[in-house]
Amino acid sequence: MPLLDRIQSPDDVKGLAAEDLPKLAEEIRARIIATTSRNGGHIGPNLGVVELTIALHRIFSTPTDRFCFDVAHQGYVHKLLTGRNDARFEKIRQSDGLSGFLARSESEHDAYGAGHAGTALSAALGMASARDLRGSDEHVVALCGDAAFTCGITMEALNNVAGATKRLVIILNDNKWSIAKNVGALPRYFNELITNPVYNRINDDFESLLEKIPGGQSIIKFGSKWKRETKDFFVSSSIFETYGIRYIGPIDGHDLKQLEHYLEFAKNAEQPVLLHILTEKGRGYDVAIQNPERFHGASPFDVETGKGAPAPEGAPPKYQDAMGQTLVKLAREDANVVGITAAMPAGTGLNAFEKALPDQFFDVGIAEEHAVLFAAGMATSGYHPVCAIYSTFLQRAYDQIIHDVALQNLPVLFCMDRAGLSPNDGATHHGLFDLAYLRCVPGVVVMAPADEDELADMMATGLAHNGPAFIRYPRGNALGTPMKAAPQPIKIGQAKRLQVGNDIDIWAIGSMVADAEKLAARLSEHGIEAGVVNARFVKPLDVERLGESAKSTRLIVTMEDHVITGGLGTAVGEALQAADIQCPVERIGWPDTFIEHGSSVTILREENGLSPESILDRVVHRYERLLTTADPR
Ligand SMILES: Cc1ncc(C[n+]2csc(CCOP(=O)(O)OP(=O)(O)O)c2C)c(N)n1
Repeated sequence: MPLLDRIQSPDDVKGLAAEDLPKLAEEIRARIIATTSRNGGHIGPNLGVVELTIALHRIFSTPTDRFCFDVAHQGYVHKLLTGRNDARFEKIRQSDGLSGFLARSESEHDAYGAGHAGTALSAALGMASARDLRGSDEHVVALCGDAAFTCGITMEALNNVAGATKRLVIILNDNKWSIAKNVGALPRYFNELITNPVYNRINDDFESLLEKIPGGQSIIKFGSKWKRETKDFFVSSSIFETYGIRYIGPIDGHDLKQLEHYLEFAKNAEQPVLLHILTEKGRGYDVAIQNPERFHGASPFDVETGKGAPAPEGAPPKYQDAMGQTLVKLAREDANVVGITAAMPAGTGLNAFEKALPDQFFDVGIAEEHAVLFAAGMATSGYHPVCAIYSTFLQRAYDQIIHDVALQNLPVLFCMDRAGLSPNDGATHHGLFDLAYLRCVPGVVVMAPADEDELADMMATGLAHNGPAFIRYPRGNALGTPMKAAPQPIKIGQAKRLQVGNDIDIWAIGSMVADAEKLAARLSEHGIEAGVVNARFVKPLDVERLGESAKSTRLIVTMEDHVITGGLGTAVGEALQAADIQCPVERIGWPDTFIEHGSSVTILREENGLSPESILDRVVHRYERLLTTADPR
């Protein structure tokens, strides 16, 4: 029987003999490779933390002790060791399978849910402070990747640690990679810690090191007393000492014995300790080691070759690529256009831009707030920055959007990819709130294209506009609409009528425009004539055309790939009310709840009443109900 199949809980991990652990690690790796090859997922980060997670579960005891994993994309090993090595793991990231991240709702061993970067240290510090206040005794561990330290929040928490608690274990899981290569001064500093011989002494065997110092034996034995005098054996000083945190490192993240030693030590320390642990992204799977960026989060692939399914011949471009290529075109014409990413060059399509125009490209790390402020600063100096940030991650930078860009009326164009669902990732990654959180900001332009050609036109529109502008577009392939050689600006606030119908007018935006056209065709089979309007802008909304719609039809249907509260439907309702126009509005959008992960957008739409059939039913019923009421029109 495989060792892994004997692990029902962390107690079983503790029960294994040390010599069995490499075999367990090997089985875990095989399981992760096999599963992610079918389902896709965060293979590289997980293969890197196999030994580290085993060691964590041998030294600490969840759920009493509490682990906070940053982003929590590297939590697969933890799942396997905490009673989730079952059919749900087989279907990780799929409908009825486990989440690809940690979630409090999924297991009592998941002390904290995540999906966005940089949250682990703050959350762990909150837990440690709560423990101290309550007077309980559990241990708290924050596991942060090296790129998590490019996040502002991690640095804010770091500043707060020593003042808040004496007992916190911080793991710096250093694999040198964000999704792309990590950027900035801190990663360089971490590298300095590894390569500088002064710091490097820790690489000597831990026990023999302690044996050489007075009291070292008792430290090993009881692991209880952190002796100040031992400090200099580990490092002469590090930036972490300035923060009141004891730094120990670098530690080999694949040496179980060493890991257990240091974790035990940190567990018993009476001062916050940071363990600098070196891991290899993709460890144990050569293809992933060779391609750390692609195998950070991979689509399904062939285990032998590492290759994914080829894109079907003539497949439309991905929206992200249409964006990247258009930006290259527009920035070649205007050297003041710069592209900014917060650690997502490939995901946003800016990698094409980086390649073509490296001087106009900036990767600021996982630092969305900073990215937006940085853009604002450049915009005050004659540049027109394009911030390419996923819709969900831009939530981070809300104050910067209001206080730094909108209030100061600066020309920054935001290209928000992944607006709509990220089906396999789930609630932390769906971009369902942007229309709502932007629509209330004074003076901004908010638009969504129906296809890739309109995306390019909207980019030209945003760059021609001397103020803040936002474009949202979905994950995945565009429609295959031919793209004009030169994108043309659109009149701001002008909707586009696609077809006329006297009974119902469907106002749709973004990816829902294509659905609206199909809905209109189905409605006509029911004898209902529906017009279709591509709203294009939720702000400013085309109020004039909306008024005409309301006066000439019985029902307005709004369709948006966005949460139902606060988006296009709400904007339409508010505009009609403000103009004193009575017209029923049927709003189609995602319900007011967090949408979990699932195998596909189609399945999640079905589960949430948004399949084409459900929408047709709703609209037909609403229309028929209206016909039976005394509506004079
Ligand atoms: C706020 C936010 N921005 C961007 C991302 C996308 N993202 C997911 S993991 C990751 C890199 C994390 O690198 P690191 O912390 O070093 O962990 P590793 O993957 O190397 O284990 C990024 C940029 C995110 N999850 N959250």
